[in-house]
Amino acid sequence: MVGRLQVGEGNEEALVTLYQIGRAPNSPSLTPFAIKLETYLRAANIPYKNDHSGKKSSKGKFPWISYKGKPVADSEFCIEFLNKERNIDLNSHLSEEQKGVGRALQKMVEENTYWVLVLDRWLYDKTNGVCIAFKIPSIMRWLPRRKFVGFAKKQGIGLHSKAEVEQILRKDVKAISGYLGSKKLLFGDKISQYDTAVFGQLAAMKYEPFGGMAGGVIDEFPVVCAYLDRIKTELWPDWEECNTGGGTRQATK
Ligand SMILES: N[C@@H](CCC(=O)N[C@@H](CS)C(=O)NCC(=O)O)C(=O)O
Repeated sequence: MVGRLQVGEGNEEALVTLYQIGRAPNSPSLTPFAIKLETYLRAANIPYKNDHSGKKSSKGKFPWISYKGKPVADSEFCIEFLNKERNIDLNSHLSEEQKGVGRALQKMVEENTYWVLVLDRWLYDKTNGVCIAFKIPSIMRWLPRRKFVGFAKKQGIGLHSKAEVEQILRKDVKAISGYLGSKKLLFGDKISQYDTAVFGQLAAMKYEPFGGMAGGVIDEFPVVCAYLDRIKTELWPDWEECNTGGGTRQATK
């Protein structure tokens, strides 16, 4: 189905450094964009190492990479850069029409669905799961909450009621489910760059649901759950080593 894993192998000069924010309780990252980028690196067989020191990109965000001394910010620009540098095209098997659909699905999950995750974690989850995972003391939690809910309000989705946001998520996941149908991956048996983007966003909701609403909505769609499980099994055989066991231990990878 997909390429072979080759994590951290190869010569040091050719190693990509992936800057992210530490491993998460039940998944490799609390940011879906880092899950996407690490999944892409695996799908493309690119040797890499992680840096969890918390150094932000020039744009103030995570994830980002450094390759042969050159820093690149934004997961998508990282992928475009590596595709060029290493002559990689995970979409080479796609028609122009499929690329159009892939682009639309990717932008839906990254520019729309993602904001449901932000609200789910920073507003709806009364267990404070994301704050606990980030080890933010109780008296400080209002600060990032105000920041991220503020982002969602500026984006627009944060102005809707929780019931409306839940419906937005349900419609997005239904669209992915309908497009997947009986296919293994978005465009058949072979992984594409678009799968890594969709996986990043939806895996963050399914495997790291905290106490919010999003995980339950994903679970309404068995086709999507099976799709996520397939990519996880194939590209993340070390998933358990790349998380902190629900916050009970250090990740070993
Ligand atoms: N378009 C960016 C989005 C990255 C992004 O939004 N990262 C968030 C975490 S999910 C972040 O770093 N936020 C930190 C902050 O805003 O302070 C990408 O694809 O990398």
